[in-house]
Amino acid sequence: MNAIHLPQGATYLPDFVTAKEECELAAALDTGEWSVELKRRVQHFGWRYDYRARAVTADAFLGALPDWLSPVCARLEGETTFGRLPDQMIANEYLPGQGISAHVDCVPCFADKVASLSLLSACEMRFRHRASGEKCALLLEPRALLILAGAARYDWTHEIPARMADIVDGEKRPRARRVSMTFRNVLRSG
Ligand SMILES: O=C(O)CCC(=O)C(=O)O
Repeated sequence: MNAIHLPQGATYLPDFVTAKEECELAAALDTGEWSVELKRRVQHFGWRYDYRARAVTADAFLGALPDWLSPVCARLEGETTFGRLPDQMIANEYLPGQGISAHVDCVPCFADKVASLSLLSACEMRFRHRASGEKCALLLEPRALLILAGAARYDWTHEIPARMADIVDGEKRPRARRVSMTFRNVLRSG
């Protein structure tokens, strides 16, 4: 596996945060309460997303994003094509062997740009074009940011295969604990 090309509308920014920021962000998350409602642990900020209803309802507002996210949010707004301050973030924790199934982020729930920051460990993300079945893959390195917009946001599914290791340039790369922070803007609240 390696990146051959990215879906149109996807932007990959290596080293979006420093190693120090990576540790601080992961530590800040670990002071919070991880939810075990899914196979992987999650934390929701800003707005709670209802996985069963695939909705963000009016009563799901949790409050403004915490101050410790402000530097990353400001950088998303000012230095990337995300171009605005997010109002929602979901943190996902993946232990080796865990992943996320193929999906398109809820279209009526979230605006047209989604940005995921990878922390602590790498993993493969796979993309599949919904109409043609075309596939491609990308290694998400720790500290990198992936922005999905346009076709990458709406016409391709993305997934992280649930496995213990990835093959990178022919070499087996075991996974460690990975945490991602996915930033979005909520479209509807009821
Ligand atoms: O962990 C990631 O990088 C992606 C997370 C994701 O696809 C999601 O939360 O919908």
